[in-house]
Amino acid sequence: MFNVKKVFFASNFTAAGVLSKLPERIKSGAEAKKLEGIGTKISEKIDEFIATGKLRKLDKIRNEPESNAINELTRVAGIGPAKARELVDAGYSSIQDLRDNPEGLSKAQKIGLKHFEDFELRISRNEISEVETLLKSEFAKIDVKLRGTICGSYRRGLASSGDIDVLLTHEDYQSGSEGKSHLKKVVHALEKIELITDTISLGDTKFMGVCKLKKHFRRLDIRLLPRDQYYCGVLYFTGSDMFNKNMRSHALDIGFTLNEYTIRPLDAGMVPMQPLPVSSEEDIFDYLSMEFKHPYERST
Ligand code: 8DG
Ligand code: CA
Ligand code: CA
Repeated sequence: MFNVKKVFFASNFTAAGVLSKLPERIKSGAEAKKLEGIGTKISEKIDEFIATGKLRKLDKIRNEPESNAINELTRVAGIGPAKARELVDAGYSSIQDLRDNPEGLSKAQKIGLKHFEDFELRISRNEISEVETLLKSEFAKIDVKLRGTICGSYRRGLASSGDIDVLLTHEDYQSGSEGKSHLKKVVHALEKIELITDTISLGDTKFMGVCKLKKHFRRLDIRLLPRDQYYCGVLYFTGSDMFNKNMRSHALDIGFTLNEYTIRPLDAGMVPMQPLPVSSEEDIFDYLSMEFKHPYERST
C-alpha cells in the first residue's frame, strides 16, 4: 500500500494526525471518511493518491519555487515547516542565506546550521559502538550504579543510524524519588573529556546536543529514567516507530496501556490502573502474551 499518511502531512495536520495513529494504513477514501477529522475533500485525495500514486494539487505546490526553499530550510535540524515558512516570508531561500544572516534563529537552530553537513551524514555502527565503549567506561568512573543503553536503530542492529539515542538510569533512582542530578553529572563529565561539544537543551531528565568522537559532529540525545521505568523506556526508544505502534495497539486490544514509562492494565471502564512491575523487556512481552522479539527483529 502507498504511504498515504506521508502525503497528507503537508496539507492537513488534523487528518495526518488521525491517519498516523491508525495501526494499519487505510485502503480507501471511504474507509478514511468514517474517521473523525476526515471529510470529503481529504477522502477524495486519498482515492486520487491510491489510484494514480500522486496528487495533482501536491505536484503543483511542489513545483512552486517557495516550496523548494522551504524544503531546503527544513533540512536544518531544529527548523520545522512553520519556521521555514516564516523565514521564506522574510526573504530567506537557501542554507547560504541563513549562514549570511543567522540572527533570527534560535540557539538550537544555529547549532543545526553550524553542523548542517555533518548532521545529514549517517553514523556507522562501528563509530556508535566506540561511543558505547567510551560511555560505559565514563559511567563506571562517575558512579558504578549508573547504567546506560544506546537504543534507536543502533540497538535494532542497523548498519548505520541518523543519531545516537542514549538511555540512562541509576540503581537507586526510582520514580518519585530524588536523584535527578545524575544526568547533569554525566553531561558535565562528557563535556570534560570533549565527547560532548554542544548543548541544545539540558534539563533534569533530557539532554539534547552534539558529540564528536572522530571526524564528524553527531546528534546525541540522553534521557534519564527511573529504574522502575527503564525497560519501558528502552523498549520505546529502541523502536521502530511502527513496531511500537503495533505493540501499543495490541496492548489496548487485550486491555493494557503501554507508553515510554509504564505498562498499566485497564479497568472495566478502560481507565489505567497502577503500573505493573517491570524488570526487563521480557516482562513487558510476557504481560502482553507476546513472544519476545529481539531488537534485531523490530525494524518493521
Ligand atoms: P535513526 O535515528 O537511525 O534515523 O532511526 P531511529 O533511531 O529508529 O529513530 P529516532 O527518530 O532516533 O527515534 C528513536 C526511537 O524512538 C524510534 O525508533 C521509536 C521511538 N519513537 C516512537 N515515536 C517517535 C516519534 O514520534 N518521534 C521520535 N523521535 N521517536 C519516536 O515510537
Ligand atoms: Ca536514532
Ligand atoms: Ca533520536
